[in-house]
Amino acid sequence: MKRMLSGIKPTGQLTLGNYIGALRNFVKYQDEYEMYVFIANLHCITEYQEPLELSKNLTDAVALYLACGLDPDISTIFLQTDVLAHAELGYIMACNTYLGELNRMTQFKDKTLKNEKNLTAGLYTYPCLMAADILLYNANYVPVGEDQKQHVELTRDVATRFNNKYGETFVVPEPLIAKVGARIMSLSDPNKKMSKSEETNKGCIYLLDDLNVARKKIMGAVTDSVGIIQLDKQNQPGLYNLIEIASSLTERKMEDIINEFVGQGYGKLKAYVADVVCSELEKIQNKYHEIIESHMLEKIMQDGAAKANEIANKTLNDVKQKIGLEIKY
Ligand code: ATP
Ligand code: LTN
Repeated sequence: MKRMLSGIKPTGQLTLGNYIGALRNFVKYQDEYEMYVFIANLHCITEYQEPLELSKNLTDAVALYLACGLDPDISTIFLQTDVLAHAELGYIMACNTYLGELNRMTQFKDKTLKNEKNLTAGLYTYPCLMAADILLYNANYVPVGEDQKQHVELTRDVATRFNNKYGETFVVPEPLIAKVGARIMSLSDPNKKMSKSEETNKGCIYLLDDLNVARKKIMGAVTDSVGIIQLDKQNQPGLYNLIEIASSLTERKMEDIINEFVGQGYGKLKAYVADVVCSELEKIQNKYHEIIESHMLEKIMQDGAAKANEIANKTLNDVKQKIGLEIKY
């Protein structure tokens, strides 16, 4: 069985973008692949997080993983810091990544261009830690949203270079990016990615949003003045985004949704999208509350960490031996 691994960094509440672009796909693939899904808490602290809030977001993220349908009996779910090998291999990967490669990472470049102050060294080297996350488990596939493709490609480059230098060690992973829903856009600015770190919350739907709030955000989504329901991503990005959201959640073709609403006002289409989103959120939220009340998280995370440590430590020991880091007695 091929292996798949992915993670989410809960620097805030998980969003509809995380769900459609990543989480939902983990659930879809878990029967077909050996699935490892982790909470990337080390990645969260590349920028300051209020400690109590961070801790709450981590708990919520695990509960949401389960609420969205990840099954701990068939998938391995764990917390990054429960497996020390991530930090150690992360450092080794940083020693095998060139500055030029990190300078090319668009996520880092964007932040530098925006003149954001006090960017940390951790943020800069974060793709090295992400490479370690993936390579420790010899994952064949990494299901992610579009914005993470470049980081998985860097992982491939670093893995290939390491294999050439030290002998076959890592499986070279492939990113797995869905055709529909890999980049859900902000409802208030359809030219920007829907992001949990957005300044205002209007453009972002959180999985734990009150249903009325979520509905209002969709009904108030920025569209355009063209006034025709059609698929024109260039000129009607807001409308396109709404249709893409509904299409991913219902698995209906985008064209079929257009055909249903063609000739009608945007309000009708928005109401349909709101219905689809709210019914999905309601299901997730009901399960989330059940899970939080059941106090089952600790045991699941302990079991996940034990399984993850076994595989990760094996890879790390192999790497350390190949590099010559160990003293032979
Ligand atoms: P932020 O939302 O703060 O920008 P992020 O998306 O970069 O954070 P994560 O929350 O770790 O970081 O993302 C987890 C997964 O969700 C990744 O695979 C990412 O590609 C995917 N994802 C995030 N936002 C979207 C989006 N708007 N559309 C599709 N996929 C997304
Ligand atoms: N960088 C990712 C989260 C992440 C990840 C990973 C995803 C950290 N390590 C390994 C896939 C595989 C992000 O989405 N911000």
